[in-house]
Amino acid sequence: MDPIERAVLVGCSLKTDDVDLDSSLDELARLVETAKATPMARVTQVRDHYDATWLIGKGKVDEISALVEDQGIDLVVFDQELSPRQLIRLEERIPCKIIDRTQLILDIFAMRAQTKEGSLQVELAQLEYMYPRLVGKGTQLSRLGGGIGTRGPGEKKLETDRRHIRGRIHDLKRDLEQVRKHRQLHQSRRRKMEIVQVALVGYTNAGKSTLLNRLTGSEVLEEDQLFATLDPTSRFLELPSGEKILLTDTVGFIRNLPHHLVAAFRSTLEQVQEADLLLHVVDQSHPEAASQMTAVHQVLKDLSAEQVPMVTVFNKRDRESKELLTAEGETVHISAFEENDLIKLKEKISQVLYDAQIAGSAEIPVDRGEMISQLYEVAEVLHSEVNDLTMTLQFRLPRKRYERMSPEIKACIREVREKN
Ligand SMILES: Nc1nc2c(ncn2[C@@H]2O[C@H](COP(=O)(O)OP(=O)(O)OP(=O)(O)O)[C@@H](O)[C@H]2O)c(=O)[nH]1
Ligand SMILES: [Mg+2]
Repeated sequence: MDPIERAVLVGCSLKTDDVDLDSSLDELARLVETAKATPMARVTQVRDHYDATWLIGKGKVDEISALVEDQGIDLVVFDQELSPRQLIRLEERIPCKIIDRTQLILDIFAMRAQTKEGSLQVELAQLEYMYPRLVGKGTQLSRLGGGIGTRGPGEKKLETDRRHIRGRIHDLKRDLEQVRKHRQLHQSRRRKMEIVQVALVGYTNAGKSTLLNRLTGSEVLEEDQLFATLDPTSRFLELPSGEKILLTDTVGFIRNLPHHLVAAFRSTLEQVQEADLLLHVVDQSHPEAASQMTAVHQVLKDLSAEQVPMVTVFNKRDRESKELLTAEGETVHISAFEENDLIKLKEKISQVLYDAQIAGSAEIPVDRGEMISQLYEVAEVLHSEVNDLTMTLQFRLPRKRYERMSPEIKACIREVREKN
């Protein structure tokens, strides 16, 4: 165990920004605590533009330096991403370890990574982020010591020798490729085709895992901590209409999610892109709920998932909220702890997925009994009639199930129309 590090938080915003520095630093403080350090002090500055060399003003840099010496600070955390050049210059002037928000988030992800794929993804993102920032560090690297910013997944120390990082990145990419090939082999295509997929997405700590657990009786870690969940977990859920869907819990999003991480997690986040429906879980009691919603929409856009149908789930209804939030499209207000609200949510999912009906008719050769019985399984058959060697069936079924019918049956369909 590393000793608990004492941290100074630094936030800087532009006069033109509409971000609230205080609440942004509140979130940074929670991230710092999650990484097992103690926030000791805050330094903030509002500027006309960011300084290319220091990000903040030189006077502020000296103020931080003095604070570090006076209070025995181990770590300075910048809320903004630092360019390699800014980082190096700041390190020359401030006598302790310096990291930025991105590196902090990467560190937390490393701490949380459980699966092989998750670990490989995080380490790759960490090394790619670090590589350009190690230029000319030479002897100073030893000053990094241990703790936040030097930890890789699985309590392993990160490779910090620039000469070895390139090779390590290469190996990680190769290993990831193999893990992914293996995963794809095991994910049967058929299952993917026929089962409706619903993904829980949302800001970290919104209550996604709690909902997965309460809805499906599983036991994913739910905690009042940021990024409690890293690896996606899927469970079957039976809806009031009798339909079975696959519900997936995913990693939480955050404002300015490091793009190295989004890139690294793109393949595990495929579940989001390929989902039939997203449940966007919002902690409506959080003072920054509105801007958290915007941040989630932004990440979904980065993942090219903004077209997937969505229900906005305003969660934690049992707690007071600052403002009444609204969202476009379908919404539902619930508390994950209220049994009745869980039913309400399930009904909402049913309604969105299965209310739209398709009616049509199919002509199937009479000797293809297995296809005829498949149609009876997925659809409500209203009328059937045999003519010579073919059977004509009039049927009705939810659009979602129609979309997921096997191509073989679809080829026999003569006529379809929307019912409502
Ligand atoms: N009061 C209240 N608390 C809730 C509700 N739903 C979840 N929580 C709490 O919120 C905290 C975060 O819940 P999680 O389910 O871990 O949140 P998450 O969205 O999975 O978070 P990450 O995995 O970090 O992205 C936990 O302490 C839950 O007990 C709710 O409806 N009301
Ligand atoms: Mg979770």
